[in-house]
Amino acid sequence: MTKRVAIIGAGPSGLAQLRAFQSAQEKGAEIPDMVCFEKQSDWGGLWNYTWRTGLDEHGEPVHGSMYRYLWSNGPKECLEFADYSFDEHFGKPIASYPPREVLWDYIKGRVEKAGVRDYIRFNTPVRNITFDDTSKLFTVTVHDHTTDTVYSEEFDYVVCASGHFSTPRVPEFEGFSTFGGRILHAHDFRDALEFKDKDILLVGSSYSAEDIGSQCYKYGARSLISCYRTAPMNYKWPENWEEKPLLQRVDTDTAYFADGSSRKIDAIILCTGYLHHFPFIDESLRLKTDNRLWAMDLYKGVVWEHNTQMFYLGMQDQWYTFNMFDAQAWYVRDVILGRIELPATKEEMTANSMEWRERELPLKTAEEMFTFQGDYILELIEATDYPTFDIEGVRQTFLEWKHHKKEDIMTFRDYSFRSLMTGTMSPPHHTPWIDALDDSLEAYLSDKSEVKQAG
Ligand code: FAD
Ligand code: NA7
Repeated sequence: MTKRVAIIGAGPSGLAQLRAFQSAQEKGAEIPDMVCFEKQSDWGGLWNYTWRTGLDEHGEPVHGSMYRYLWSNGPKECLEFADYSFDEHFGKPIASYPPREVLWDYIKGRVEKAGVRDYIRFNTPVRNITFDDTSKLFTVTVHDHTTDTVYSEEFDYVVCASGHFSTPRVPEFEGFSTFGGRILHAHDFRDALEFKDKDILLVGSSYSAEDIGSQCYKYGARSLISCYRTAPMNYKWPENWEEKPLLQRVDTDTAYFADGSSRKIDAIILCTGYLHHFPFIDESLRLKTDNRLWAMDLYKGVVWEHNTQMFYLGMQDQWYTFNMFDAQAWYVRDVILGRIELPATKEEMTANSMEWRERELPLKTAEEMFTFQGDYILELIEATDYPTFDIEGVRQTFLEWKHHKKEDIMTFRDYSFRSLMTGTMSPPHHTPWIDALDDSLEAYLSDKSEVKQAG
């Protein structure tokens, strides 16, 4: 009997899994039956933008956390697929920090070429996954919203690729219930124009705070304060952006901070991160972790040590993204195909994971962290036929990117890098990021500057 694999989610990770199997098939391997369940009506995961917040048209929690005008927060050269370059997709070199729609187009290009769309059942959230110790099969129960039916099927393997930046972590601060303005989490942020001419408070000091704040600045917020719990971001902020220690309380229109200062504000955006949330997975199979570089219970970052027929993709905090998901998906594929033999006991797998965890714990600087993740990816790639690529080159690119951000957080996206896959140098974009208000694919790929020429 042909084995069956269920893949949960058709975002970059789930699509990497489909492509990994298709690539083996292309080379003559027999592959298992695959079914990819996707709760949204289209593929691309977070890159598939939705204006919706809260619940979707079927009453499901909205997956999307991306917003209008989102541009890649790192150079595209660090996330390029090793088997499908930007040059191949766009037919010409493009600049290094594409907006969301351009990256979505790129992600789709590879899987359209691979012809894997028919494996996906859209509008179909997974409701429940259990495992039977006797039959050694999973029962996956799903809700098909197209026909409004709930059904179950059995699988030999499950690959969970449902992402972990969709269920917001929402702390409460004193006075929130009587604050007079809007309070929202980054997950529900969509359009920076909503905050034009407003005084904004951002809680948090990581990517969302930095980027949502930058969006609000770019689209005309009057002032910004970001506040941190552990450490400030410490960039050179524009004159109307201040960084403060953590918020203590608010009253109807004023925020009070740990240094004793206070400021009038119109709205609060909680950039406080996300929860790994898998309500559809049976307790015995359910990953529990914070957003960190090494999650425990996952051998090689992907194999569920308590049941090696279960896998997770993309569950780590992410410096590397698309090509890390690829490395993981190729590895999982080869475990399922029997090309990679796992250690005989759970203890051996856990001991290996502990080594990575011990290496992860003392990491402090960004450089140490992306070096760690690069080493991890290299280890996976060496075990499969995923095309190897210049991890050291990616590390250098990340280093330069960090340096550019330190120099000026509002101009780092104006730099260009050389592809580590094709060697092509990216051209500079036609418009500096701060002036580029149109984030459409057409505007990005055109040669037309948005900066009005004098005279
Ligand atoms: P996702 O993209 O989240 O996809 C998961 C898929 O699973 C979704 O399609 C979802 O609908 C589906 N799903 C979830 N639950 C179920 C269920 N129960 N049943 C069926 N289907 C389900 N990365 C970068 O490289 N560059 C960036 O600039 C960048 N910016 C980001 C900005 C924001 C605001 C966020 C939140 C993330 C950003 N990321 C960025 C990181 C992002 O996590 C990855 O790029 C990538 O989208 C992760 O892919 P994934 O497939 O693991 O998860
Ligand atoms: P992250 O990177 O997980 O960061 C979460 C931030 O929220 C971090 O600064 C935390 O501070 C802060 N946080 C969490 N809980 C609290 C409370 N209770 N009070 C104050 N501050 C808090 O999430 P992001 O959304 O920024 O980024 C996620 C992805 O989106 C990322 O991969 C990007 O590509 C886009 P801490 O440092 O823990 O004190």
